[in-house]
Amino acid sequence: MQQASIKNVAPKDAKLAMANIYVAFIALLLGGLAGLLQVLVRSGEFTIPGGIKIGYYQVLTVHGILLGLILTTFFILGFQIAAVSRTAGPLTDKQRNIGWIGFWLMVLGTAMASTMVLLNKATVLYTFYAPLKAHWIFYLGLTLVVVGSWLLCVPQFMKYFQWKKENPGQTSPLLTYMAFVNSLLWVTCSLGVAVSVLFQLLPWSLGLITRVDVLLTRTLFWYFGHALVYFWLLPAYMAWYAIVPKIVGGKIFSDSLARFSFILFLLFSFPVGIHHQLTEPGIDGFWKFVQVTLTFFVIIPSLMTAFSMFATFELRGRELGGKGVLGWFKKLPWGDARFLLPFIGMLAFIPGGAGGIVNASYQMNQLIHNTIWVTGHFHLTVATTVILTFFGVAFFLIPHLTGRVLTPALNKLGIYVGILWAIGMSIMSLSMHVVGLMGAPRRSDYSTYGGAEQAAEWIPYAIAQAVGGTILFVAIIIVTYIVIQLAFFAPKGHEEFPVAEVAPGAEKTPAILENFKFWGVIVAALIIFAYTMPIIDILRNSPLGSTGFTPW
Ligand code: HEM
Ligand SMILES: [Cu+2]
Repeated sequence: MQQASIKNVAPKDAKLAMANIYVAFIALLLGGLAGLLQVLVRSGEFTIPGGIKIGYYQVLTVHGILLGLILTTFFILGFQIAAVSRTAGPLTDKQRNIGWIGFWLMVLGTAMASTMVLLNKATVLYTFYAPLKAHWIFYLGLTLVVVGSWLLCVPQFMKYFQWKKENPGQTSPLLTYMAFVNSLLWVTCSLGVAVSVLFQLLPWSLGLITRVDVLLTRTLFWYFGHALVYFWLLPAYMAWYAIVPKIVGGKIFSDSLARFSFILFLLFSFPVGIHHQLTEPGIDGFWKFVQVTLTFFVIIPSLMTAFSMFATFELRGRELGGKGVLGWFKKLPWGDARFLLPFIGMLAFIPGGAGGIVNASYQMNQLIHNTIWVTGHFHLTVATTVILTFFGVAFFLIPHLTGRVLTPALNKLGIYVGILWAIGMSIMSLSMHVVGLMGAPRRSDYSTYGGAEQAAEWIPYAIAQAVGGTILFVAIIIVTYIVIQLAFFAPKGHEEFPVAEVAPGAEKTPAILENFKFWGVIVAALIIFAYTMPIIDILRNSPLGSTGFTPW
């Protein structure tokens, strides 16, 4: 009985999850529109019909915030709430109510921050670090988003501990465990941004203090910012490890390996933020080196994941009669959008990961730093790997939550989305990478550089980006259509929330993987080790209260 009832997300939890997912897809549409405007503005002069000149930075701020922060956070928390309810059982009323308070705080915060951005009073990009300064309502809004997101993590923590208590000695459900780790990661990293906003940016913008320590705000931002990218990535990994195997009809290759890779991501997400600050004076070269070294440890869980995924696919393909070195490959369910989109995402992660190695390398970083190569990189990683996996998840999750089904016609549209995204992003991202190597800066509208010779060289690549970006926007329109159908119009019925089982014969999961006191101590030790000296240096050499940032 108990087991059978857990096959679905409980209806009340489904409402909470869906509320988050609605906001995510509204953000996708509006943020995608901003992306389209950017690539168009960049390729030449462009004005909104009605004659209002679009400010490049304002649109870029809208785009970065809506897609990088709002879409991701809402989707991830909605997905995780659903995954926990599906695998550990319905939330209690208390847990769910905490989640709802979190959701509304996030909505309120989003509304406050977006209003200020739209009024052009917060054109500070999604990284919002000083010396760019926004209206205090913007910072307060962001704070509410962060606090709200914590309240959506709380029910996940509570449910995990409740399950452990009710099932002593047993291994927790894999998806619940993964949601727990990712929530832990999120709370730990967003503390950095909370400190920066509450003690520096907010008082500064309220006029309570006259100056901030720019380097400190940047360091706190990147302590958060690198873990942020793992917070985006891990839910995609949840789908890869625990859901996609079921969709292809296979099993989870190894439960322990999946959990261990999540733990490694947790450990190596924090002591590495300075790899975003390699060109910044005021941080000692030694600590840059230490953090670069720690960054590369991420290669271990990444290769573990790639190995595990392809083991699952090959085992399944052979089970279906695939012969020879690659015969199994043909047997995979290519016509299933729930598989194809995450799979394209995995493929994009190969060049994405390779580019990441370039970015994080102390020397090679000099070549691409602050060029649009970086933008090309994260459109492969977050805007393809992660987003396509989220689309694949949405195709079953939304109908599962709304009591409808993914029809063959909608599935087919989903396939088109995958193909369009692959084509559009290849064009856009490749031209960003190439022109980045030629030195074109990121975050710049070089169509306004006037007669600068270099800018003229970059324009053809900007036009290619506009072509790719337009294709991507078409894909976003189709996704929006699919989401509306799945939420409101598709035939009523039961759509499965697929959760894979562990392959028979896999080793029993070691209990140490659930000992969060132990891992917590290691995480804290790594953070203290990597950041104590750099922060002391920053405070000593550019004391709080000075503007600090003297680019000597
Ligand atoms: C229609 C699809 C998209 C187009 C055409 C597009 C285009 C662009 C362009 C032109 C830039 C600015 C480059 C620069 O000046 O530095 C940019 C930045 C960015 N994009 Fe996208 N993008 C799209 C989808 C996405 C998605 C789905 C995400 C995230 C999930 C995303 C996240 C970002 C972020 C975080 C930035 C950085 C903003 C900044 O540097 O402040 N984009 N995008
Ligand atoms: Cu990073």
